[in-house]
Amino acid sequence: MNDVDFEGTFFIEDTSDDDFVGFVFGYQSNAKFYVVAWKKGPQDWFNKAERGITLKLVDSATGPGPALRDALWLTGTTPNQATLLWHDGSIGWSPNVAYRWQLHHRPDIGTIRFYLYRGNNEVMDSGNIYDDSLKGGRLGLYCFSQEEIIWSNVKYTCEDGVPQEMFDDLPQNLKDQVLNTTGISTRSLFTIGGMGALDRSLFQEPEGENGNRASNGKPRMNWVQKPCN
Ligand SMILES: [Ca+2]
Repeated sequence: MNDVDFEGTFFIEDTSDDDFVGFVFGYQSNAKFYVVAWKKGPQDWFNKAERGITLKLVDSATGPGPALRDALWLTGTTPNQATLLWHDGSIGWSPNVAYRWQLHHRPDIGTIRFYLYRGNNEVMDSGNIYDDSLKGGRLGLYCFSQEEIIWSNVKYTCEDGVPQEMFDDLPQNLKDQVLNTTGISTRSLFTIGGMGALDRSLFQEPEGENGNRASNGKPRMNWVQKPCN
């Protein structure tokens, strides 16, 4: 399965708009993917978009067009377009601030977890989100009606293991599945081309404008490794 950890930094220079910045993963086509999107403020347009971060499963019967556009805007589920898997409306993004995101996707146990950091502070933790619809796919960046976004230090790792915090929150049957799955534990690190020099260090942060310098919280480097044969 395509276990993946995906991380990067959002930095929005625009001070006037309040729309979406995000990324996609498990991307299989322009009609089938997961999308994480963060809206600065609530807004009624085609329908209501709330402030905060959403994770949606897009499985669109129509593909790109007005119906999918409306479904991506709505903070909710739209039949035959998109399913809302998680929403945290606690914060919107602020301009000229570097935010670090970290996503874990473990398709074999259908578990997803998202973290957001501002500087050294963890400002959001999705908790475990369970969906096994998409078993992997491409990664990418996402915006909707929002300009002047800088994504930086974007990278992914393919990690054959489950982060401790995710593991601890799994129901027993999934814990058993993790522990009973035989496989070879491997660590491989890839970087995706982005802006500026990418560092292989997992938690090296870019320097933002106005002297903002984001740095991640404590690296989550404790893993529950599957037993090796
Ligand atoms: Ca806009």
